[in-house]
Amino acid sequence: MTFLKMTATALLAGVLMTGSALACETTLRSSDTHPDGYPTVEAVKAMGKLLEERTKGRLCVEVFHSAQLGQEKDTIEQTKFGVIDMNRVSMGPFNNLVEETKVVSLPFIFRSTDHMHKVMDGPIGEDILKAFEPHGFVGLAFFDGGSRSFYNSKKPITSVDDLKGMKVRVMQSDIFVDMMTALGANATPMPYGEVYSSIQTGVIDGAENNWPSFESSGHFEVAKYYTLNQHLMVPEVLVMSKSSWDKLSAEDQATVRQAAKDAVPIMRELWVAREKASEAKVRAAGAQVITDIDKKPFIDAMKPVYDKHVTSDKLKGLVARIQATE
Ligand code: GTR
Repeated sequence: MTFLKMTATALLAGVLMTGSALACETTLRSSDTHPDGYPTVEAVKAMGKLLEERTKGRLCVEVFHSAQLGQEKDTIEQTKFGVIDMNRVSMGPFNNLVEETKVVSLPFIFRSTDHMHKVMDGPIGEDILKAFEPHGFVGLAFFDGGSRSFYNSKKPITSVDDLKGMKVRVMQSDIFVDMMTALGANATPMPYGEVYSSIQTGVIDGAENNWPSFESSGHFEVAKYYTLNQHLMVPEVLVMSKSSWDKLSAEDQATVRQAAKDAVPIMRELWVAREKASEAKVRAAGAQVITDIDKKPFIDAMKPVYDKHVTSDKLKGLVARIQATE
């Protein structure tokens, strides 16, 4: 093969691999821990399509799914320094960085999905989005993260007592460590990508997550007892690196913001469908789902977590506003 032919072949392969991204003036690289097809991944892709259309192909988004760019905590760092342009993460790993994200990460802070949507879609949500900016991020939109419940490989959990002494993985935030301590369990904060093998090898007994993550991560294969106690409803956030943001014109910034907002209803529709599909898959695989659970003792046990983490007037004010939202 001649050199020219080789170059043409390589170029064509490049076009096929990256698709329309090659035609774009600027391609924003976006990270997600979830696999292709997961609602958050698809929602950011949908946002990218809107952006491409609205800028006539000048701005595009490429989603690096399946933690290709790293585990959430590391990708947050990389986003801060502009190595990654955009990131879709849970607000949990942001807790120690952006104080305001703590209030929506508190156990049982939301009464229902509707309550959570009202809060995140309204002025409280806007205030939390703005809170990212001094820390090197631009908050673009919130996505759903469902309700998180406990699962483990040992036994069905039917009460707080059953959790005593269990080793449970949590996301890397002090709130979740204190939450497990308050329930009498041993919290093991670790990256999401290490949970499967840690359960499999007995390093931990279990973890906690929503239906789609419990399913897509395969954790149900190694931890078959899933208790629907729904202690957390932590929204997810799509952020952009402030340094990438500052390179855009004011007009493009507005277009990015709008495209992100317009992806929210798409995300919510995908989420509802995926929750059902994941539940069906996990149940069919033989998971033992405990639905008959009294949540009150779990709720009551959370007082020390609120006392420890909601101390400043700022956070107290936010919690009061969330609780007062009808
Ligand atoms: C999922 C969430 C991820 C990640 C993961 C975890 O529900 O969508 O962003 O935070 O939980 O437990 O680490």
